[in-house]
Amino acid sequence: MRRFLNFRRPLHYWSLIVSEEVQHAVKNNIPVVSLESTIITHGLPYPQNLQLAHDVEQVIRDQNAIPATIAFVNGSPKVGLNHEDLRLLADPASSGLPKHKTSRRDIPYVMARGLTGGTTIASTMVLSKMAGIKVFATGGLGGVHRNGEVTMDISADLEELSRTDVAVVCSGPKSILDVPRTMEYLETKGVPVNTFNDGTAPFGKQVPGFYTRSSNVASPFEFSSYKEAASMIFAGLQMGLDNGQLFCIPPPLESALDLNFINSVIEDALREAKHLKISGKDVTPFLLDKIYHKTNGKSVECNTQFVLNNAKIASQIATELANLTK
Ligand code: PSU
Ligand code: MN
Repeated sequence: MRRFLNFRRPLHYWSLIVSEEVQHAVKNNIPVVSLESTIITHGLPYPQNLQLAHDVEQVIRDQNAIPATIAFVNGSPKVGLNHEDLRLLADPASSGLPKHKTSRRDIPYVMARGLTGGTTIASTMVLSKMAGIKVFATGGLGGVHRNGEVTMDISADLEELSRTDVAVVCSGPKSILDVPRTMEYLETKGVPVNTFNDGTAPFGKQVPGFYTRSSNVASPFEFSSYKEAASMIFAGLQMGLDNGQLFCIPPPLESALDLNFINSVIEDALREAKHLKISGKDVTPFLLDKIYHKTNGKSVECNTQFVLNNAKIASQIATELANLTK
Protein backbone atom coordinates (compact mmCIF):
# COMPACT_ATOMS: atom_id res chain seq x y z
CA MET A 1 0.00 0.00 0.00
CA ARG A 2 1.18 3.52 -0.56
CA ARG A 3 -0.28 6.97 -0.35
CA PHE A 4 -2.28 7.72 -3.45
CA LEU A 5 -0.83 10.83 -5.01
CA ASN A 6 -2.29 12.04 -8.23
CA PHE A 7 -1.50 15.64 -8.96
CA ARG A 8 -4.38 15.99 -11.39
CA ARG A 9 -6.74 15.52 -8.47
CA PRO A 10 -7.62 18.19 -5.95
CA LEU A 11 -5.73 18.33 -2.67
CA HIS A 12 -8.42 16.75 -0.56
CA TYR A 13 -8.05 13.39 -2.34
CA TRP A 14 -4.51 12.94 -1.08
CA SER A 15 -5.33 10.94 1.97
CA LEU A 16 -7.03 8.17 0.01
CA ILE A 17 -5.09 4.90 0.21
CA VAL A 18 -5.58 2.67 -2.81
CA SER A 19 -3.87 -0.76 -2.88
CA GLU A 20 -1.22 -1.28 -5.56
CA GLU A 21 -3.33 -4.03 -7.09
CA VAL A 22 -6.39 -1.81 -7.47
CA GLN A 23 -4.35 1.12 -8.78
CA HIS A 24 -2.75 -1.14 -11.36
CA ALA A 25 -6.11 -2.57 -12.45
CA VAL A 26 -7.80 0.84 -12.78
CA LYS A 27 -4.87 2.21 -14.78
CA ASN A 28 -4.85 -0.77 -17.16
CA ASN A 29 -8.61 -1.13 -17.70
CA ILE A 30 -8.71 -4.45 -15.84
CA PRO A 31 -12.23 -4.96 -14.43
CA VAL A 32 -12.55 -3.90 -10.78
CA VAL A 33 -15.55 -4.36 -8.48
CA SER A 34 -15.74 -2.41 -5.25
CA LEU A 35 -17.42 -3.72 -2.09
CA GLU A 36 -18.91 -1.96 0.92
CA SER A 37 -18.09 -2.78 4.54
CA THR A 38 -21.11 -1.77 6.63
CA ILE A 39 -22.37 -5.24 5.79
CA ILE A 40 -19.23 -6.48 7.62
CA THR A 41 -19.40 -4.12 10.61
CA HIS A 42 -23.17 -3.82 11.06
CA GLY A 43 -25.02 -6.05 8.58
CA LEU A 44 -24.02 -9.60 9.50
CA PRO A 45 -23.01 -11.35 12.74
CA TYR A 46 -19.42 -12.48 13.45
CA PRO A 47 -17.87 -14.79 12.19
CA GLN A 48 -20.18 -15.14 9.15
CA ASN A 49 -19.29 -11.53 8.25
CA LEU A 50 -15.55 -12.29 8.05
CA GLN A 51 -16.14 -15.45 6.04
CA LEU A 52 -18.33 -13.54 3.58
CA ALA A 53 -15.80 -10.70 3.31
CA HIS A 54 -13.22 -13.24 2.11
CA ASP A 55 -15.59 -15.33 -0.02
CA VAL A 56 -16.99 -12.35 -1.90
CA GLU A 57 -13.49 -11.21 -2.87
CA GLN A 58 -12.73 -14.74 -4.09
CA VAL A 59 -15.88 -14.84 -6.25
CA ILE A 60 -14.71 -11.66 -7.98
CA ARG A 61 -11.21 -13.08 -8.53
CA ASP A 62 -12.73 -16.28 -9.95
CA GLN A 63 -14.30 -14.05 -12.63
CA ASN A 64 -10.88 -12.57 -13.45
CA ALA A 65 -11.76 -9.23 -11.90
CA ILE A 66 -10.12 -7.40 -8.98
CA PRO A 67 -12.04 -6.87 -5.70
CA ALA A 68 -11.71 -3.56 -3.87
CA THR A 69 -13.27 -3.67 -0.42
CA ILE A 70 -13.59 -0.16 0.99
CA ALA A 71 -13.52 1.03 4.62
CA PHE A 72 -12.02 3.53 7.05
CA VAL A 73 -9.14 1.99 8.98
CA ASN A 74 -7.85 4.07 11.91
CA GLY A 75 -9.18 7.17 10.18
CA SER A 76 -7.73 6.41 6.74
CA PRO A 77 -10.02 5.95 3.74
CA LYS A 78 -8.85 2.68 2.16
CA VAL A 79 -9.68 1.09 -1.18
CA GLY A 80 -8.50 -2.52 -1.36
CA LEU A 81 -8.12 -4.11 2.09
CA ASN A 82 -5.74 -6.77 3.42
CA HIS A 83 -6.57 -9.66 5.76
CA GLU A 84 -5.79 -7.69 8.92
CA ASP A 85 -8.06 -4.85 7.82
CA LEU A 86 -10.93 -7.29 7.20
CA ARG A 87 -10.43 -8.95 10.58
CA LEU A 88 -10.31 -5.59 12.36
CA LEU A 89 -13.65 -4.63 10.79
CA ALA A 90 -15.36 -7.98 11.27
CA ASP A 91 -14.41 -9.01 14.80
CA PRO A 92 -16.27 -6.96 17.43
CA ALA A 93 -13.48 -7.82 19.91
CA SER A 94 -10.69 -6.63 17.60
CA SER A 95 -10.34 -3.17 19.11
CA GLY A 96 -11.58 -1.36 22.16
CA LEU A 97 -13.96 0.80 20.14
CA PRO A 98 -17.17 -0.09 18.35
CA LYS A 99 -16.92 0.24 14.56
CA HIS A 100 -18.46 3.40 13.16
CA LYS A 101 -21.17 3.03 10.51
CA THR A 102 -19.78 5.54 8.05
CA SER A 103 -22.01 7.20 5.49
CA ARG A 104 -21.12 10.36 3.53
CA ARG A 105 -21.86 12.73 6.39
CA ASP A 106 -19.66 10.72 8.83
CA ILE A 107 -16.48 10.87 6.73
CA PRO A 108 -14.85 14.01 8.21
CA TYR A 109 -15.61 12.94 11.80
CA VAL A 110 -14.25 9.42 11.30
CA MET A 111 -11.06 10.77 9.68
CA ALA A 112 -10.45 13.48 12.26
CA ARG A 113 -10.90 11.05 15.15
CA GLY A 114 -8.92 8.22 13.56
CA LEU A 115 -11.87 5.83 13.81
CA THR A 116 -12.37 2.48 12.12
CA GLY A 117 -15.65 2.07 10.30
CA GLY A 118 -17.61 0.26 7.65
CA THR A 119 -18.70 2.26 4.62
CA THR A 120 -22.35 2.34 3.56
CA ILE A 121 -23.38 2.27 -0.07
CA ALA A 122 -23.26 6.09 -0.11
CA SER A 123 -19.69 6.44 1.16
CA THR A 124 -18.48 3.39 -0.79
CA MET A 125 -19.69 5.18 -3.93
CA VAL A 126 -17.80 8.32 -2.91
CA LEU A 127 -14.52 6.42 -2.46
CA SER A 128 -15.07 4.21 -5.53
CA LYS A 129 -15.42 7.32 -7.66
CA MET A 130 -12.24 8.85 -6.22
CA ALA A 131 -10.36 5.63 -7.00
CA GLY A 132 -11.74 5.45 -10.55
CA ILE A 133 -13.92 2.36 -9.95
CA LYS A 134 -17.19 2.24 -11.91
CA VAL A 135 -18.92 -0.93 -10.67
CA PHE A 136 -19.81 -1.75 -7.07
CA ALA A 137 -21.49 -4.90 -5.69
CA THR A 138 -23.48 -5.15 -2.49
CA GLY A 139 -26.51 -6.76 -0.85
CA GLY A 140 -29.29 -4.32 -0.21
CA LEU A 141 -29.86 -0.65 -0.82
CA GLY A 142 -30.93 1.83 1.85
CA GLY A 143 -34.11 3.72 1.00
CA VAL A 144 -37.16 5.56 2.23
CA HIS A 145 -38.13 3.96 5.53
CA ARG A 146 -41.73 3.05 6.24
CA ASN A 147 -43.41 6.07 7.77
CA GLY A 148 -40.60 8.09 6.16
CA GLU A 149 -43.07 10.81 5.17
CA VAL A 150 -43.23 11.60 8.90
CA THR A 151 -39.75 10.67 10.20
CA MET A 152 -37.90 11.86 7.06
CA ASP A 153 -35.66 8.81 7.45
CA ILE A 154 -34.41 8.47 3.90
CA SER A 155 -31.08 6.74 3.37
CA ALA A 156 -28.21 8.87 2.08
CA ASP A 157 -27.69 6.01 -0.41
CA LEU A 158 -30.46 7.49 -2.57
CA GLU A 159 -28.99 10.98 -2.61
CA GLU A 160 -25.56 9.56 -3.46
CA LEU A 161 -26.98 7.64 -6.40
CA SER A 162 -28.22 10.96 -7.75
CA ARG A 163 -24.82 12.62 -7.66
CA THR A 164 -22.06 10.01 -8.10
CA ASP A 165 -21.62 8.03 -11.30
CA VAL A 166 -20.95 4.56 -9.95
CA ALA A 167 -23.11 1.55 -10.89
CA VAL A 168 -24.51 -0.30 -7.87
CA VAL A 169 -25.35 -4.01 -8.29
CA CYS A 170 -27.66 -5.19 -5.49
CA SER A 171 -30.80 -7.19 -4.69
CA GLY A 172 -33.03 -4.16 -4.37
CA PRO A 173 -34.21 -2.20 -1.37
CA LYS A 174 -35.18 -4.45 1.53
CA SER A 175 -38.83 -4.99 2.35
CA ILE A 176 -38.18 -3.34 5.75
CA LEU A 177 -38.37 -0.16 3.66
CA ASP A 178 -41.14 1.61 1.82
CA VAL A 179 -40.26 0.22 -1.60
CA PRO A 180 -42.79 2.23 -3.71
CA ARG A 181 -41.64 5.53 -2.16
CA THR A 182 -38.01 4.50 -2.62
CA MET A 183 -38.73 4.05 -6.33
CA GLU A 184 -40.47 7.44 -6.52
CA TYR A 185 -37.50 9.13 -4.87
CA LEU A 186 -35.05 7.53 -7.30
CA GLU A 187 -37.20 8.57 -10.26
CA THR A 188 -37.27 12.18 -9.04
CA LYS A 189 -33.50 12.11 -8.63
CA GLY A 190 -32.93 10.75 -12.13
CA VAL A 191 -31.56 7.38 -11.06
CA PRO A 192 -32.29 4.47 -13.43
CA VAL A 193 -33.42 1.26 -11.71
CA ASN A 194 -32.77 -1.74 -13.93
CA THR A 195 -33.75 -5.29 -12.94
CA PHE A 196 -32.15 -8.42 -14.36
CA ASN A 197 -34.61 -10.56 -16.28
CA ASP A 198 -33.14 -14.03 -16.63
CA GLY A 199 -36.23 -15.30 -18.43
CA THR A 200 -38.04 -16.50 -15.31
CA ALA A 201 -40.87 -13.97 -15.71
CA PRO A 202 -42.41 -12.08 -13.94
CA PHE A 203 -39.00 -11.44 -12.36
CA GLY A 204 -37.29 -8.59 -14.06
CA LYS A 205 -40.62 -6.82 -14.40
CA GLN A 206 -40.61 -6.25 -10.64
CA VAL A 207 -37.84 -5.02 -8.37
CA PRO A 208 -36.56 -7.83 -6.15
CA GLY A 209 -37.33 -7.47 -2.43
CA PHE A 210 -33.87 -8.35 -1.12
CA TYR A 211 -34.80 -11.61 0.64
CA THR A 212 -37.49 -12.28 -1.95
CA ARG A 213 -37.43 -12.65 -5.72
CA SER A 214 -40.09 -10.02 -6.10
CA SER A 215 -41.46 -7.08 -4.12
CA ASN A 216 -44.72 -6.59 -6.08
CA VAL A 217 -43.33 -3.21 -7.15
CA ALA A 218 -42.72 -2.65 -10.86
CA SER A 219 -39.15 -2.14 -12.06
CA PRO A 220 -38.84 0.91 -14.32
CA PHE A 221 -36.39 -0.92 -16.61
CA GLU A 222 -35.08 -4.40 -17.17
CA PHE A 223 -31.95 -5.87 -18.72
CA SER A 224 -31.38 -9.36 -20.01
CA SER A 225 -27.61 -9.51 -20.49
CA TYR A 226 -24.50 -8.20 -18.74
CA LYS A 227 -23.47 -6.53 -21.95
CA GLU A 228 -26.72 -4.59 -21.98
CA ALA A 229 -26.08 -3.45 -18.40
CA ALA A 230 -22.55 -2.36 -19.38
CA SER A 231 -23.97 -0.43 -22.35
CA MET A 232 -26.27 1.49 -20.01
CA ILE A 233 -23.35 2.39 -17.74
CA PHE A 234 -21.29 3.38 -20.78
CA ALA A 235 -24.11 5.56 -22.14
CA GLY A 236 -24.44 7.36 -18.80
CA LEU A 237 -20.69 7.99 -18.68
CA GLN A 238 -20.57 9.15 -22.29
CA MET A 239 -23.33 11.65 -21.63
CA GLY A 240 -21.64 12.86 -18.46
CA LEU A 241 -24.88 12.40 -16.52
CA ASP A 242 -22.95 12.27 -13.23
CA ASN A 243 -25.55 10.14 -11.46
CA GLY A 244 -25.31 6.48 -10.49
CA GLN A 245 -27.44 3.61 -11.72
CA LEU A 246 -29.00 0.73 -9.86
CA PHE A 247 -28.84 -2.82 -11.19
CA CYS A 248 -31.09 -5.19 -9.27
CA ILE A 249 -30.51 -8.94 -9.25
CA PRO A 250 -33.17 -11.21 -7.70
CA PRO A 251 -31.67 -13.48 -4.99
CA PRO A 252 -30.90 -17.04 -6.16
CA LEU A 253 -34.03 -19.23 -6.17
CA GLU A 254 -32.59 -21.83 -3.73
CA SER A 255 -32.04 -19.37 -0.89
CA ALA A 256 -34.82 -16.81 -1.50
CA LEU A 257 -37.41 -16.48 1.28
CA ASP A 258 -41.18 -16.49 0.96
CA LEU A 259 -42.72 -12.99 0.76
CA ASN A 260 -45.53 -13.63 3.28
CA PHE A 261 -43.20 -15.31 5.77
CA ILE A 262 -40.58 -12.57 5.70
CA ASN A 263 -43.22 -9.83 5.76
CA SER A 264 -44.67 -11.09 9.03
CA VAL A 265 -41.17 -11.28 10.53
CA ILE A 266 -40.47 -7.74 9.37
CA GLU A 267 -43.76 -6.43 10.79
CA ASP A 268 -42.77 -7.84 14.19
CA ALA A 269 -39.27 -6.35 14.00
CA LEU A 270 -40.67 -2.94 13.01
CA ARG A 271 -43.11 -2.95 15.93
CA GLU A 272 -40.24 -3.72 18.29
CA ALA A 273 -38.07 -0.95 16.84
CA LYS A 274 -40.92 1.51 17.29
CA HIS A 275 -41.54 0.35 20.86
CA LEU A 276 -37.83 0.75 21.74
CA LYS A 277 -37.71 4.13 19.94
CA ILE A 278 -34.80 3.05 17.71
CA SER A 279 -34.10 5.82 15.20
CA GLY A 280 -31.65 7.20 12.64
CA LYS A 281 -28.69 5.13 11.55
CA ASP A 282 -29.42 2.43 14.16
CA VAL A 283 -32.68 1.40 12.50
CA THR A 284 -31.24 -0.79 9.72
CA PRO A 285 -28.74 -2.73 11.91
CA PHE A 286 -31.43 -3.25 14.59
CA LEU A 287 -33.94 -4.66 12.11
CA LEU A 288 -31.36 -6.92 10.44
CA ASP A 289 -30.38 -8.40 13.80
CA LYS A 290 -34.01 -9.01 14.80
CA ILE A 291 -34.78 -10.62 11.46
CA TYR A 292 -31.71 -12.86 11.83
CA HIS A 293 -32.96 -14.22 15.15
CA LYS A 294 -36.59 -14.49 14.10
CA THR A 295 -35.72 -16.49 10.97
CA ASN A 296 -33.28 -18.77 12.83
CA GLY A 297 -30.45 -17.50 10.69
CA LYS A 298 -32.21 -18.04 7.35
CA SER A 299 -32.07 -14.32 6.54
CA VAL A 300 -28.28 -14.36 6.90
CA GLU A 301 -27.97 -17.43 4.69
CA CYS A 302 -30.10 -15.72 2.04
CA ASN A 303 -28.18 -12.44 2.44
CA THR A 304 -24.86 -14.28 2.03
CA GLN A 305 -25.96 -16.10 -1.10
CA PHE A 306 -27.19 -13.04 -2.94
CA VAL A 307 -24.15 -10.94 -2.04
CA LEU A 308 -21.96 -13.64 -3.63
CA ASN A 309 -24.27 -13.85 -6.64
CA ASN A 310 -24.32 -10.05 -7.05
CA ALA A 311 -20.52 -9.92 -6.88
CA LYS A 312 -20.28 -12.53 -9.63
CA ILE A 313 -22.69 -10.64 -11.87
CA ALA A 314 -21.03 -7.28 -11.10
CA SER A 315 -17.70 -8.79 -12.20
CA GLN A 316 -19.22 -9.81 -15.51
CA ILE A 317 -20.76 -6.37 -15.99
CA ALA A 318 -17.38 -4.76 -15.15
CA THR A 319 -15.74 -7.04 -17.71
CA GLU A 320 -18.21 -6.02 -20.42
CA LEU A 321 -17.68 -2.37 -19.49
CA ALA A 322 -13.91 -2.77 -19.74
CA ASN A 323 -14.43 -4.21 -23.26
CA LEU A 324 -16.52 -1.19 -24.24
CA THR A 325 -13.95 1.31 -22.95
CA LYS A 326 -10.93 -0.37 -24.58
N1 PSU B 1 -29.03 -3.45 3.92
C1 PSU B 1 -28.62 -4.65 4.41
N2 PSU B 1 -27.47 -4.74 5.09
C2 PSU B 1 -26.72 -3.66 5.31
C3 PSU B 1 -27.15 -2.39 4.79
C4 PSU B 1 -28.29 -2.34 4.09
O1 PSU B 1 -29.29 -5.64 4.24
O2 PSU B 1 -25.70 -3.79 5.96
C5 PSU B 1 -26.29 -1.20 4.99
C6 PSU B 1 -25.71 -0.73 3.65
O3 PSU B 1 -24.36 -0.38 3.86
C7 PSU B 1 -26.53 0.52 3.34
C8 PSU B 1 -26.83 1.04 4.73
O4 PSU B 1 -25.83 1.43 2.57
O5 PSU B 1 -27.07 -0.14 5.51
C9 PSU B 1 -28.00 1.95 4.76
O6 PSU B 1 -28.13 2.49 6.04
P1 PSU B 1 -29.08 3.76 6.27
O7 PSU B 1 -30.47 3.26 6.01
O8 PSU B 1 -28.86 4.16 7.70
O9 PSU B 1 -28.64 4.81 5.29
MN1 MN C 1 -31.55 6.28 7.88
